[in-house]
Amino acid sequence: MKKFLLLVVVLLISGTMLFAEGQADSGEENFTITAGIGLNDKSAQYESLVLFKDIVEKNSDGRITVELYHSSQLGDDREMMEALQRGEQEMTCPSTAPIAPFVPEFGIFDLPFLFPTAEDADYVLDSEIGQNLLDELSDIGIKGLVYWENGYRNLTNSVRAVRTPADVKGMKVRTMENPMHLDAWRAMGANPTPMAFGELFSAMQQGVVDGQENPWGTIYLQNFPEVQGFATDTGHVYSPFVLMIAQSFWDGLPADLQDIVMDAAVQSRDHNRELNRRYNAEYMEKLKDVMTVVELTADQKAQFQSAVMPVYDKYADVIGQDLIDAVIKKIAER
Ligand code: TK8
Repeated sequence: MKKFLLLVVVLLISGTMLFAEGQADSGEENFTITAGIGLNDKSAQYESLVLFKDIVEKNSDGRITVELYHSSQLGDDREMMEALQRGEQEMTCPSTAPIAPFVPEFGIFDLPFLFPTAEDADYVLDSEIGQNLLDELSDIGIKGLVYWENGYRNLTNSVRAVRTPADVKGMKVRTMENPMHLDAWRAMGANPTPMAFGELFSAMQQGVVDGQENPWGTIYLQNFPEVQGFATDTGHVYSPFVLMIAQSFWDGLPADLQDIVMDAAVQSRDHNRELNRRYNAEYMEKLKDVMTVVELTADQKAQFQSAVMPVYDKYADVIGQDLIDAVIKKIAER
């Protein structure tokens, strides 16, 4: 009897050891992604992040948990990028404008009226040109996954209906923290102020700035009509977002989990573009009920285009004339 009990104990111990060893070999380490954005939880950006989270958690069988933070809870675009660089946050999704001070070539997307249509933007962003720019982010400790869409930027203000560049003369316009945006509005005669997105609503509420520029969905869903009475469909810049992950975190993921994260990024990109375009069209119409929305004639829009063209010359060296030419050539290929 004693021999039988001893055999049972030995078998139980060795079975437990084999199971533990098996677990370790299958790489069952768990990971948590903390993802922060600037827009609120009604935005197409946040809805796309929820989809990204669902796909990653499902396909990794829970080995990756994604925690979402919206409305600049973790900081503004620049601060969250710096947190990725320090390894204190895993993901964020800034506009490309705040990236340009880190990687000057990203200023290409701040050139006014660069993309005639959103489809032209998709074609360039998803080409080798866009991928090369994403790859450059690795030099600053960030892995660019894919481009999402912020959209065409339109002017709002609390002073007057704007139909020509002359109408913005002296207007205090908030811009993203990017010198090209400042110079573009100075070229139109405005008095621009760079400011983090999270400070914008209160700055408009207190009259620190008269106006700002963002896509229709952002203008409506961030309640800007509460502090802005006028809008103009300038569409002066097409803003991409970059869905990005800390390079150090990415390098620490097993290859199978890297594939799951990238696949979720691509699926959520396609959803994001479709949803964002639907929102921007839908909310432009809703804004007409609560704001004076000026829809520029072709001639009026041409006046804005010619007013900001000096920006191309001034920043060609910063961005690289070859890159500018390559993008314009790529668009012409379509
Ligand atoms: C949100 C920003 C915002 C951008 C801006 O994080 O700052 O005006 O258009 O969407 O990236």
